[in-house]
Amino acid sequence: MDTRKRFKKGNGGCPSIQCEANRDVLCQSCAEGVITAAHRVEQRGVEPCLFGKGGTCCRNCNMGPCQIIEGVDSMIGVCGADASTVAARNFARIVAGGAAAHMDHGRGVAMAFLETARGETPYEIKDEVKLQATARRIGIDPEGKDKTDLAIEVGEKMLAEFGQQTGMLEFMKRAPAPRQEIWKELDILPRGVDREVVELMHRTHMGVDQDYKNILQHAARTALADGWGASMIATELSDIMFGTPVPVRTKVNIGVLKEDEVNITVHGHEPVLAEALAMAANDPEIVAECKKVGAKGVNLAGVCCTGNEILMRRGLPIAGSFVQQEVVLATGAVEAMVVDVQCIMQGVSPVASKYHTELFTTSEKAKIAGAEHIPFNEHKALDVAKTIIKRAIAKYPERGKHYIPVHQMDVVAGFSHETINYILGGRFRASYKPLNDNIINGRIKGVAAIVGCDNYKVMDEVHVELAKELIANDVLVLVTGCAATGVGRAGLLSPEAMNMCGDGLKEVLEAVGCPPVLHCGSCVDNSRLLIAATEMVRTGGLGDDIPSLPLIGCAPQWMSEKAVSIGQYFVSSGAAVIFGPNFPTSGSKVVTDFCFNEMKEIYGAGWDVAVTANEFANKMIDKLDEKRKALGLDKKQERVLFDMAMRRELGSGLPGQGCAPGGAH
Ligand code: NFS
Repeated sequence: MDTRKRFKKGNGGCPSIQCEANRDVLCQSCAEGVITAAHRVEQRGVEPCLFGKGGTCCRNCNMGPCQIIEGVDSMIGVCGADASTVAARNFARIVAGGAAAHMDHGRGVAMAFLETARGETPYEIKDEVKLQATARRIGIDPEGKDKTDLAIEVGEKMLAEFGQQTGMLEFMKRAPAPRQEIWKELDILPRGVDREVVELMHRTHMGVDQDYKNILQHAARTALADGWGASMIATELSDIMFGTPVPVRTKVNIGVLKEDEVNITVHGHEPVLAEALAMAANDPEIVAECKKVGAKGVNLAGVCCTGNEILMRRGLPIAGSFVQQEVVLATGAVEAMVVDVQCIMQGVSPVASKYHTELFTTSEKAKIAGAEHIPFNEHKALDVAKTIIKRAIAKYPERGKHYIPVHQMDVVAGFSHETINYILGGRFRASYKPLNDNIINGRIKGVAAIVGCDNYKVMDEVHVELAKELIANDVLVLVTGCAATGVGRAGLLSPEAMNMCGDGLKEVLEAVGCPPVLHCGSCVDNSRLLIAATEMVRTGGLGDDIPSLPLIGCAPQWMSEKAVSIGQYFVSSGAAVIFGPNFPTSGSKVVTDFCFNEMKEIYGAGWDVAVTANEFANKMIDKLDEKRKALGLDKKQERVLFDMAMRRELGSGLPGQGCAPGGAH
């Protein structure tokens, strides 16, 4: 019998579109009256605007807004802009928004890195080997330089790339040579990190660039400045400063909150804040404060990509992904949520206000009504972190009616490019050769990246079902961002899930002891996937550029603009990308055709769209087969097609703890 309280408009309760862990929490009396995104989706009850959804609503000037219908003469913009121009402009502005987020993140990391190198922060330069390798990669000779001097030189050079006006970004030189040639020929090598976003906003201003192909070309350049520029700088410098991830065991899902500890959730993206909190959490002064209020300690748990950052580097648990952020607070068991930037729903503020929970904003760039602002500053990182933690500790005795669900799942995470290299090749022969060899001999069909957000628009566990289907077909799956947290909740980031793999993949992974799905980090860490792809090319046997690799990416539940920038830099780097459940230019067939088909001619890879896990799996496996055939590796392999019975059977080994909204569990 369904004992759930029915959702009543405005009253919170159990929304019908919720997953097991979320539903469990929201159905408790402590969550009564809490309104989350799931409730708002139910409440809205209106179809989204088709012009907005398809990218053909133009509001770039005040003659409109103009709603454009492709092919209808009377439905063009007041200025004469047609659907292709408007859809391309809107797409490009999405890329600009997403890239800008990564660029500001990257700049923040570069500045913190430089300050750390100069001894002005409590952080340290942890990975000296990577520091030296990075220095060489960007044209700095590390010979005879001490760690401090070298780090300062690296930091200054990386930071300068943000304001650079001409030339090219150093990390672009890591790409396969034919790829660099293509970018050169197309004249889309980014000249500086920030410049491309500014130019893109200018080009899409009213009355500037009106050729959709030209607009999309610059969108590609901007996305490359994100992937091979800002995001790669953020990942590499974070690794040097905080340590390059190695496999760690930890847990994910709301059940990681603790009854007898002070629960602090850290939500957002920039690792500097989370690292400081992690460093301060075990300080004797903090431990003593905890004792005073009867708590055993501080339980720091991540939400969204901050969670992925501290999970990868410190093995700290993740309490929730994007769609769980409000529900984590609705447990009533969180003493403080500390946020910095990106993917923080304004909805967390009213939810926190119903409990004893303190909500702290820390970045000047992101304040939220109802939250208290405690400015974070790297120079005083530990002091700020301690202030925040002490405030949370003081709230522990006020914890009232609350509920911590049992839902949590073991995961193994921390698969940086370096780790994959080492695990596959071994300490003395670190190499991608075993991966390439196993692709060539057919044990592994290819590599698929499942990246990006979760989204209340998507009603099924697409990430989870898709990952299961791919590994059953011997596809090695790499995950990042909230998709990684989602497949983690379902148990796929644990070596115990090995029995779900096809025989070939199982044989390879058993030999090296990897889980069937590899967690590669946060969304800026998608730059690790560019490096992995490049390394596969360099290792040999799979063609001389990224498009020839049996490799494909997807974002089945994209929500954020960052996902579009990531998708475009994958495509422009030669890796095909499938988005779901919709593509933002669908209002213009011309632009969509260009993205789906003509980009293949230009970059060797294009976009596509899919909705269900089956549709994604079929398209992705077909693409991998196509690549294998082109490489002459098309030995016959049985395709494993999933039906509902198989899904149920697979699900039975692992409790359904996923959290896509409405996931059928
Ligand atoms: Ni990526 Fe991370 Fe999650 Fe999406 Fe947001 S947290 S940077 S954008 S929602 S994966």
